[in-house]
Amino acid sequence: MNLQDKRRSVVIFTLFFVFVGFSLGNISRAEDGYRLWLRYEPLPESIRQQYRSRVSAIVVQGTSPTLNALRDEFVTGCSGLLGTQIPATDTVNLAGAVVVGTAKSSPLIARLNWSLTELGTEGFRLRSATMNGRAVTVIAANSEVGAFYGVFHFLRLLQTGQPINKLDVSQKPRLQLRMLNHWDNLNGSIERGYAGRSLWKWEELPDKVDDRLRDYARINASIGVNATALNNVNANSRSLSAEYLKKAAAIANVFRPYGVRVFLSARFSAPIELGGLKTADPFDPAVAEWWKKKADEIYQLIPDFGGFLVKANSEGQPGPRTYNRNHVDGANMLAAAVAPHNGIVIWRAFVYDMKEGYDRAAAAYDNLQPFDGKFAANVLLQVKNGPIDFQPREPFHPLFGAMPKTQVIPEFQITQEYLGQSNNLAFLAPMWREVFDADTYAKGKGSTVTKVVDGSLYKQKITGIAGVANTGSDRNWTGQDLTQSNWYAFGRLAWNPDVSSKQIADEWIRMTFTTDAKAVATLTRILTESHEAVVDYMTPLGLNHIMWGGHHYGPAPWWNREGRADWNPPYFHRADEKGLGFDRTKSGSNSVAQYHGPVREVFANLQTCPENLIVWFHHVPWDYQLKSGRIFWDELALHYQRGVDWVRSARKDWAALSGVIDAERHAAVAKKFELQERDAIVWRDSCLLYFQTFSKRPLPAGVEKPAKTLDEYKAKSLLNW
Ligand code: GCV
Repeated sequence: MNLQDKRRSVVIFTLFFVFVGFSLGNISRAEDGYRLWLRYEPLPESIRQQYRSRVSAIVVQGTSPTLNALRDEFVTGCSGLLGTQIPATDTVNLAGAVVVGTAKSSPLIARLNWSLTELGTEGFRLRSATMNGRAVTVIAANSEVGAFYGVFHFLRLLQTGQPINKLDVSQKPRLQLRMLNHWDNLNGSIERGYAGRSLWKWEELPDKVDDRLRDYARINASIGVNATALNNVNANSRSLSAEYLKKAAAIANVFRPYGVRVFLSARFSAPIELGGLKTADPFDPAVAEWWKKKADEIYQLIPDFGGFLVKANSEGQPGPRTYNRNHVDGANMLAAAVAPHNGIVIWRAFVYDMKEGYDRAAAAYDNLQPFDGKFAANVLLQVKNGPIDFQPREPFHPLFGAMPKTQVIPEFQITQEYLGQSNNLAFLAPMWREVFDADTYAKGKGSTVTKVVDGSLYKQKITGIAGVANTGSDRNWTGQDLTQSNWYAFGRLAWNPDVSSKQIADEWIRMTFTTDAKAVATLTRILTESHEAVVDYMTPLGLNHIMWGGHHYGPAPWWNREGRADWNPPYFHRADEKGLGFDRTKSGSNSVAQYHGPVREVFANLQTCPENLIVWFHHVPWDYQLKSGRIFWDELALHYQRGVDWVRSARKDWAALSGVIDAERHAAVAKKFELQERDAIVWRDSCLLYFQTFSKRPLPAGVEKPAKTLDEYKAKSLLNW
């Protein structure tokens, strides 16, 4: 081949690849995870055909920021999914139109005269109907945001391939406040964030507002999240300064059309730091006045401001007790400041500053329960799912069911502080389901946490839920494509705490990755099994808080360097020659007494205590025989091994999906699984080697020999491997 021929072949080759690249454009488009579950890629042709005659146009009468946003979403979504441009009109002149709005915004909907009262302010009705002699679909609601939720529901039906020809769906959210808590600092870092920097870009606000914030609001609206606390609960007073309030107002303006209201975390001592007062004592009239004025100032800028989220007298944060007042004194003073504007105060129950030798798991109950019935009508008490701190597995928090006259809302952690952060897949819906389904027995059998939370047990006026966000500036929002599912799951459960984990996983996979039936089944299984597997290789049988100090990534059951006993793993696991676990029965701290009978008795008895919580409540002898017939030590070791085995097989299953999942995300997730396998092995080996120094027993058959020595594992945190 001479030089000219060579050049010619290079040109032909290049042209060939450009051509192939273009023609494959649709299926091989770069997938960086940015679009999450709102990808709106064309559905398989057979499904598109069924939908086309039913989605000919969108009819949205009137204009407003919300109506405009929902129209855009509908057009983008349906056009993408159906592979053809769907027009937006304001009259029904085609069969198959989808008519969206409220009786106020749309004369067409008003004419239907539907009674929608029971849908409340955020519900919607989605119904097949006839208008002007034409078959149409109607999405009607009492508010424009309700109609928007209906649009997202309709889009989800298409994305997941559901029939849409005979629709009759009425839905409203079961919980009123469905909120994300961002632990974002003003310098752009995120406490316990594993997906980059804060999305807010405080330094650019209010003059420049990142376009991405609109997408953040859209995504939340798509799962019904309607509130966001912008800043860390370990709060900086400056977030309430005039300068930062303007920035918060700019964010609120972007979120408003999507029904997402802004809250701020308030530092209790702000009257001193910002207002120059000598004290933040809630009984000092000047302090109360300062907060009132601050609230007035905020509502001037953000008329739909939600209110304050407060971490008080916890982990060094100031609070009313700093001034010899109590939690109610503090919460009610703030509540009075926002009450004239219909604002609320969310007071966190994560309080554990107590006496020497106490049981940390008992502290929140001891601190807060005595105040039942004393909080103002606009105060919510935000309680973590379990009594310690977002551990891979905890029993439900005893405050659920213990405060019948208080508006208790759960706090979940979507960001995986203790569950492998953004490197390990732990789909959290099953864990949250476990909490919702737990029976508190507060009013007899069937008093589940769901019923406490959704208001059906105690009829509280305001209901809600909060999730600590796992988002950040990473292109794919959550630092790993598969853990996006936890953001989705949180929203779906906040909307309806009865949805099954399997359904959530199935929906999310179809919307985010693929509708291929086999792949959906494999991935659903991987997702729904993943949390238990993480528990197996991190903290099986009720172990907890044995992570490396500070960053909490990776194992360190030996860690004893923190200033407080209750920040060190040995405080929690209590390993000794006899056995393992924290005795919370009468012979120990007796914090099990905080639960209602008969749950209390079930937990308190070693024979009946669920084995997955056995060392949470008991100091279990190494040779205690479990239901499997094996002794406790062997069972512990086999759980660790089972966790590792699961990751290996999930990794293989994922590898086998390579032709079905787009190459970019497939490779990214494969890398994460590789890390997860490494992590699982390190967890297994270091925990077993360490606990073996107490149990003095050999590893049972079936458990692999550790790859390194205990000293080697102790020498280096998994974060720096
Ligand atoms: C925001 C745990 C975390 C802290 C967090 C705290 C809380 O202790 O490690 O980072 O602080 O919970 O929920 O307030």
